[in-house]
Amino acid sequence: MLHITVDGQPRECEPGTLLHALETLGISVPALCHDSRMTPVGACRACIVEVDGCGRPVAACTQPVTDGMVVHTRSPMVEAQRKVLLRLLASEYPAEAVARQPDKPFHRALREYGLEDELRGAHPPELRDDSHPYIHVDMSQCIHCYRCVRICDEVQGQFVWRVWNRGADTRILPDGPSLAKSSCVSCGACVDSCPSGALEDRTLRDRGWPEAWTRTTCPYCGVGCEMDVGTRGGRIVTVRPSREGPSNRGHLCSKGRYAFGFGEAPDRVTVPMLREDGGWRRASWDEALDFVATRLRRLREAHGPDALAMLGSARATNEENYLAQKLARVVLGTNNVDCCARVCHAPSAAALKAMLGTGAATNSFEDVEHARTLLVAGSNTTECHPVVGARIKQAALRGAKLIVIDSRRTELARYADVHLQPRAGTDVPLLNALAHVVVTEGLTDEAYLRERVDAVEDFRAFIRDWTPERAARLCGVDAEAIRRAARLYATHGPSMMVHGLGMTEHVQGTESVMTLVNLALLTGNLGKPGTGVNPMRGQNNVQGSAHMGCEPGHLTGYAPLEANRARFEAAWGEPLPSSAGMDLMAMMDAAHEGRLKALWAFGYDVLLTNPTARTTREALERLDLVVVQDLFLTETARACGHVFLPASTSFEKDGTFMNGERRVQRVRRALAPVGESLPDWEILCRAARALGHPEGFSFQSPEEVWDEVRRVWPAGAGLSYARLEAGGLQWPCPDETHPGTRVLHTHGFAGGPRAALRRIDYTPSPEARTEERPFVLVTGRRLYQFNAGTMTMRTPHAALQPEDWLDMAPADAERLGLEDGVRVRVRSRHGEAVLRVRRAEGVRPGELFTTFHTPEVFINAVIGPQQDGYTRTPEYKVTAVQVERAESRQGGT
Ligand SMILES: Nc1nc2c(c(=O)[nH]1)N[C@H]1C(S)=C(S)[C@@H](COP(=O)(O)OP(=O)(O)OC[C@H]3O[C@@H](n4cnc5c(=O)[nH]c(N)nc54)[C@H](O)[C@@H]3O)O[C@H]1N2
Ligand SMILES: Nc1nc2c(c(=O)[nH]1)N[C@H]1C(S)=C(S)[C@@H](COP(=O)(O)OP(=O)(O)OC[C@H]3O[C@@H](n4cnc5c(=O)[nH]c(N)nc54)[C@H](O)[C@@H]3O)O[C@H]1N2
Ligand SMILES: [Mo]
Repeated sequence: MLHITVDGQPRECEPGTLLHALETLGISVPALCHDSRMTPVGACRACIVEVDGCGRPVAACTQPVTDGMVVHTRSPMVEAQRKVLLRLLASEYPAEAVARQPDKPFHRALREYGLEDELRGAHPPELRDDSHPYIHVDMSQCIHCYRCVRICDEVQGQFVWRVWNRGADTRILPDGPSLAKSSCVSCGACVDSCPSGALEDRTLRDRGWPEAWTRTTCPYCGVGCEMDVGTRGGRIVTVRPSREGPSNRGHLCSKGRYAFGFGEAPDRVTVPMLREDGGWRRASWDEALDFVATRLRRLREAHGPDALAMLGSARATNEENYLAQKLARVVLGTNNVDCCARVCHAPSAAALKAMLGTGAATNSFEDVEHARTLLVAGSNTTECHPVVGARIKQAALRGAKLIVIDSRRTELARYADVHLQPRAGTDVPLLNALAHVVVTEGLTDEAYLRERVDAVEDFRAFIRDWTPERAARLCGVDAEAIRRAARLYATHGPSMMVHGLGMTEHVQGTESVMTLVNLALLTGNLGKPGTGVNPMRGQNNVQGSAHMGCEPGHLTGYAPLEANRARFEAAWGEPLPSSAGMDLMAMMDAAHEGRLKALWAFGYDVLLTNPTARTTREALERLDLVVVQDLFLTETARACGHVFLPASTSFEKDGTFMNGERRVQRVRRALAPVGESLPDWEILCRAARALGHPEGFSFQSPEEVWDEVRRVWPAGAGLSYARLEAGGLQWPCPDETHPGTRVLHTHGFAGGPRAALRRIDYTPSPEARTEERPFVLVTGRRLYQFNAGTMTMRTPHAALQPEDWLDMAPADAERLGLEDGVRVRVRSRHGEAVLRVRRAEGVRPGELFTTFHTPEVFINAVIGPQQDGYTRTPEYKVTAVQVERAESRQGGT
């Protein structure tokens, strides 16, 4: 603690900048160019203060505070200088802006210094740019603080805003003819930082300033950004990043920041509905739930409990997923419960569990800043987890080494020291070759291997044959590049791995992740800050959905079913079903064969997102009962639903999500449920009652559900709502004094003191290219749309990315004579789809890339039935296809 005197008062503060000290003491001085998310520059001089002993006023934002400092924030001299400065800015500032947005920091300063009558600025329309769907630009209100320029550079790393000219002619413009046609990624950071009216959210201009703010967690991806939701008159008017959020630290991506309007979509379903005569008719809640209960009971009596199945929702809360699996197990009487971790990172969980004892990310996003080398494998982090992607980009810009293993040249690949671009589906040979280099060049961490790793000699013998040259032939990469990557990872530690679906959605998905774990073990890059193996989990709560027990073989806490049966039977006071239960893929097979009769799809558009769409559709059509519990009529509901139960969005309910770094964070209600929709936890409790089983489902609030979760999940027992109020916590957190766990496996592993290396041989995908099908189709996602597109497509994001298109290497497009924008038919052995083609430099010749965001294209019609050998995760990343023009050269089809 430092002792200082401020305006005659003795005060105590932490070391840091003087402005920060004043802010924490609650003493305000105007600051125009300052934002704590960026390096202080001391340029605007609005925050000048007098410090005894300094001959001249100093900028508080760059001045370090020292013990004994005597500071005057309001001396006549600084007040006069500030007023001169503000007056100069006021003389060129338009008056109406201030009236419209009184809360902007610059506008507040003008008011405070009584300068509102001196606003003389013109409002020339040529300084406006309304091209962007979310951001209103009016540079007549620019006060040249350069916060937009700096936050875009220093936080997002996008470098969109540029300074042109000098002095009075200075203009700040995007790097394109308009903001919409620039390289902007719509994260809104510039708007969030802008202290004047130059950059503003269009929603705020249209809907007015918020009347209330609610802190909650983003409903999109597994990064788990904390955000403040501004509401007015029952609508969201803006969303701002929370500076306290541990994974986002004052930043958001375009989806969290702007794609909040889906809840207001005109086609949101807000009343229960029943299918009748091929159409839908409105029903009351009692009628709909009664229908569900009667049908389920009848089907169970006729076919047994294992003819029923439940899919949990990676989009809903932990509490709701807990209830879903409990309902399946103790009310329906089946372990047929799964969630979309199955089609996503189940291989990561399985590999990590098998090798290290805990099936979750070993480290935290914070470790990105502690790593000296980052290895990003099969993760398009800047598009799919943009806030972490931006942190990785910033780390690389600051000098951290970056290795990217991706079959495409992603944005991060452009920042990489080494980019290995393997043929899709060849990561096992590639990672084996990296391990070979580490072993044969003596780059292993021998002390770590001695103390903590088994099967070392066996592995050394196995890996000898995996030379870089051998891998190079299989993967289509340069052997020398493999050596460089291995040396960098092994010698320039701490080294941290981040991986995505490029590793998991393959026939060798689990084994690909195991090869990552091998490499981390060999080099001792585990159990320390800045290291680890870290799956970038997909949806906001996919980690939580599986962890709460929405997996046939796991109970709450990822507890293996058989080993924990007795404990849960005691806790729930009910017997658990005796049969093993089916995963999603087995459910689809069983439905197809007529063994499964009913499916409850809770927050999951299984028809659009499962592979082999034709067989999925046939399977679903054969079911006697499909219950869809969602916000919208999904493809599943449209094609095969019998009952629709309208759920509330996560802006309309309380609960918790679990992010990809094991952090449990609060979700808080910012709006009332729309129409007759109900939060999922209420729907599930009511359904249990309708099924004649109220015992164990009489919860009055999500907190009561959570307290039950904490009782059955020892590693989560310390995560009370009271504690989460102050911010999220990472499990393991066994009691209420435990601070939570940032890094796993610091001493020993969850499974014991030692981990073992694994021999992993290469099994090529059966989906090999042939003469007839000369391309490999890789599917994934892009920045502006999210998965099934149900939410993002119902916001102005639809304009930012209206369709799924096919990326093709320019040489291939040239050879096939396909111009950009032409529609092509992509045909596999399993089905076909039609979409537009675009040349993309980042795609390997012979490979293609597209997304699964729209039912118009329905790319999953093309994807085949191959699966990962351990978890049955579909091989979405490799399909052999042919491509042909779908329309004549004259146009038309
Ligand atoms: N904008 C946006 N963000 C999202 C989502 C979204 O739909 N849109 N979805 C969320 C969900 S559910 C998930 S699971 C995550 C997924 O996040 P990611 O895993 O990052 O997403 P993908 O695009 O599926 O695939 C990642 C990368 O794998 C590469 N790849 C494909 N095949 C191979 C291969 O064989 N080897 C290697 N090394 N690389 C390969 C692809 O080129 C791609 O760049 O994103 C989440 N975030
Ligand atoms: N070709 C191809 N297909 C893929 C993939 C791929 O890479 N390629 N990736 C796969 C992956 S990783 C995933 S995770 C899946 C994703 O597949 P899904 O899980 O089906 O996709 P999502 O869009 O995340 O949304 C699920 C549903 O949840 C609803 N929802 C949102 N919030 C709530 C809520 O609070 N309550 C309720 N009840 N419903 C809510 C949404 O409206 C949406 O219909 O797709 C898979 N499919
Ligand atoms: Mo996912």
